[in-house]
Amino acid sequence: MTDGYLWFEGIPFSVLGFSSEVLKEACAQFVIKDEDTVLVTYPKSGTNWMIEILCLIHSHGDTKWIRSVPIWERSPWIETDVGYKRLNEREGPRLMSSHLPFHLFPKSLFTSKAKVIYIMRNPKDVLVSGYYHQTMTKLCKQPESLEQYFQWFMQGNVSYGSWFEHIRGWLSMRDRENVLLLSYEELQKDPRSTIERICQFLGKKLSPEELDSVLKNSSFQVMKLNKMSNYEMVPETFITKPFLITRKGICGDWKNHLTVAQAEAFDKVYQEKMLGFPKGLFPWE
Ligand code: PPS
Repeated sequence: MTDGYLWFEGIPFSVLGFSSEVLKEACAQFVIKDEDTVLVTYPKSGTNWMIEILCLIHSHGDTKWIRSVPIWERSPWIETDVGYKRLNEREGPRLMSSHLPFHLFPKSLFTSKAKVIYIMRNPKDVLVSGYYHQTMTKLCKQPESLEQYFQWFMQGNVSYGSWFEHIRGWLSMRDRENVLLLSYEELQKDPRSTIERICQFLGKKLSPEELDSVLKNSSFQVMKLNKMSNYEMVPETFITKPFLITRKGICGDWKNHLTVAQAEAFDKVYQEKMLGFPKGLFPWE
């Protein structure tokens, strides 16, 4: 452990809930099966929102599952001690989540037909969301200020490493037919059409009433009240109360937080690191 993190292959992870042994085994040996659905995101990009949507699609809009089982049990995290164990015990088509960068991901994914959904989000909003998360979490070191967190984020000195490297790595998979690339912004702008696209990708046919239920029950307001999904049940060992994963749930909150100088510094690095991607790929540009 260095600097409040558990370092694995050059990437910082939280010290609570992670171990080098599991990370090593998960990355090298975990077997992803053709029937699995894998949700991949950089932290704070809308992972839990998408898990809620996927669970509701799976149950055709029925809310029993999302109201009775904690969200991290419904879609365990491949790389955490608990999640890895759960997934190995689980039979049949599995739903799983991961924030792992591309180069550390279990290699079995690349030869499987598993459906992969990658969600991206405006990195400035990811930064602000990550700042609030990190000030309340006991999982890793706490920033003294937003400016300090800004510096850590730009250097990739935050959990799961650099946003820029994460997106570059995963976007190399975007043309595969078993990969669906979505953004937090399009989900916000047109949730119905985006959910329809997800259903089509997963080969799920939902009636208009079932789709209405998916939309309603995955909405920010409803999810915020669901204690199985809002992280209200996370023990105080991990988090400073009152913490909810459903913090603000909007696009562009960075404008309320970053100074002009910070935004300009961000844009300069962004332009250097994101060179070469086609125009129109990122809804926040
Ligand atoms: S984590 O900790 O990395 O798993 O966080 P993650 O779930 O990826 O991202 C958390 C942000 O997603 C927002 N969120 C939502 N937005 C809209 N609608 C719904 N239903 C929803 N659920 C979660 C959440 O509020 C976090 O963003 P911020 O900007 O902090 O509000």
